Amino acid sequence: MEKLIITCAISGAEVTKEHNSYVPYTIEETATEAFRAYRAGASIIHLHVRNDDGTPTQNVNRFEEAIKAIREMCPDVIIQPSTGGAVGMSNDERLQPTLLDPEMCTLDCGSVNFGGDEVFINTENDIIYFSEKIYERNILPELECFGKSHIDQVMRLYKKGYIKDHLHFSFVLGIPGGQIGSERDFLFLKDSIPQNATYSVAGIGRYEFALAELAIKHGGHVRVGLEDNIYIEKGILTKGNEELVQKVVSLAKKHNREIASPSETRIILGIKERQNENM
Ligand code: KMH
Ligand code: ZN
Repeated sequence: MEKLIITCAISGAEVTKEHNSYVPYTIEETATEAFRAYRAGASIIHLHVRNDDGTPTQNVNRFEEAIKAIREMCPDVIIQPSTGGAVGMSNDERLQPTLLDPEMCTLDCGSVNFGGDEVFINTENDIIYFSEKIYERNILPELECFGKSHIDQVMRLYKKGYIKDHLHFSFVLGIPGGQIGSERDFLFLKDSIPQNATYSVAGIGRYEFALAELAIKHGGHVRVGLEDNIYIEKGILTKGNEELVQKVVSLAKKHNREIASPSETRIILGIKERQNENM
């Protein structure tokens, strides 16, 4: 089976230090959490940035500072900035980190309720706009799908040429208001994407490790991190992103899946080919 790509979503935009004190806010905290996740086995860092007071921001200068600090501690890790940002941000605000030409970024492929009155809005025209901006810089988008209808949306836009190969999906399951992360849901989603596509799972809260183990067994890839889940086991807060990644590594060992390094991840996802095209 293909080596396992572990992505670590180290901070997100919603979770705070009140939820778990390891959530990074400052540049130094962000770089340290990224380094610890990388040291444990993550080859991709899914990156949101915060102001020092913890408020989420998509400010390009803040991203630049964070990426520089991460690069100093782990030069070869793949940095995948979020273009989702936080609920309520404008499209151009959200797209700012793409101006830094990262190797990857997220592309959110549909709208979803985020609990209470919050709706994370990604209309079809928004997705087309984001796609144009992302592909024009030859960045590989990770296709964030919060349910099956988002996969269908991707495939419609793929047929029309807005979304292009390589297709790398992320099934983000368990958002309050989105599709849940049961085994049945997982199997349905993984069987709904083209054979030559790759996928990663991001289980929210209690779904994190159950989905991780399913993906490991079925040849998929895994995302964990404080953005998605703050517990190492039921009722026990994790001591940071490193511990969450370590738990995935031990699940991978149990199922005889080797862990992909950043350079192996670049080959699996076709990032290497894109870099050659850019030269
Ligand atoms: N914070 C959410 C509103 C992404 O990173 O692309 C959006 C999000 C998805 O986290
Ligand atoms: Zn995110």
